[in-house]
Amino acid sequence: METLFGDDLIGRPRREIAPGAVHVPNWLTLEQQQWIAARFGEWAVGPVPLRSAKVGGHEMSVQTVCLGWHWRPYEYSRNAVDVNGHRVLDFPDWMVRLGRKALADAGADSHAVDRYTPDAALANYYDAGARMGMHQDKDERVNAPVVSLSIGDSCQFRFGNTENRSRPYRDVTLASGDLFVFGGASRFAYHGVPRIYPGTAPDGCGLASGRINITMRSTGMDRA
Ligand SMILES: O=C(O)CCC(=O)C(=O)O
Repeated sequence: METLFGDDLIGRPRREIAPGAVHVPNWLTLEQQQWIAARFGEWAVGPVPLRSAKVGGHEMSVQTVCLGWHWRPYEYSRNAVDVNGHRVLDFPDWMVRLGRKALADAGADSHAVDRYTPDAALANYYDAGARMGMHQDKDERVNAPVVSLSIGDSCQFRFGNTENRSRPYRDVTLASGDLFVFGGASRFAYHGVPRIYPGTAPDGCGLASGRINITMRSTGMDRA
C-alpha cells in the first residue's frame, strides 16, 4: 500500500522546470527499472565496456557505455576508437518506443512524438563519489529533445540556462524511476550532477548502490 499510495504522489508532482524541460517523477515502475538495470549490466561488458571518458586528459568520475553511436569528447562515431575500436551495440527498438512514450508523457504533441527517433544513448554509472560538471549536450547535429532516465540512488541534478554554467539554475532531485526531458528552448541548457545521495536506491530497482542514468539523443549523424 505504501508504494501504491506513497507520499511521493503529493510531494513530487510533474513539473516544468524551464520552458521545454519537464520532470516526471516515478515514471518507470520498479519492474521496468529492474529490467533496464539488467540490460545495463549486459551493455557494460561490451563489445565496448563501461569506461570513464577522458576530458582534457582527465578521466571523468562517471563511467559510460553507449548504444547506437559511441560518444567521446566531443564527437560521435560508430566505433569506440578511444576504447577498443569495436562497434557499439545497436540502439534497441524498445528504447525508441520508450523515448516516444517519454516525450508524450512529458507533454509533447503527437507530431513531435511520432517524429522522435533517438539513435544514441549514453548510459552512465555514478558511484557514491561521482559527479558530472555543468555542460551542454551539443555534439548532436539536430535539436531533438534529450530524454533522461534515472535508476538507483537519487542525485542532485542541476538544470541551468543556455548562456553559461552559473546561475540562474534550478536543483532538482532525480530519484529512481524519474524521467527528465529537455527540448525546445531548454535543449541547450547547461546541466550537471553535483552529487549522489548514497543509500537512497529503492529495494527492487535492480541496483543496490550507485546510480544509472540513460540519456537518449538524436545525433543526426545519418544525415551527415
Ligand atoms: O546523469 C544525469 O542525470 C545527466 C547526464 C548527462 O548530463 C549526460 O550524460 O550528458
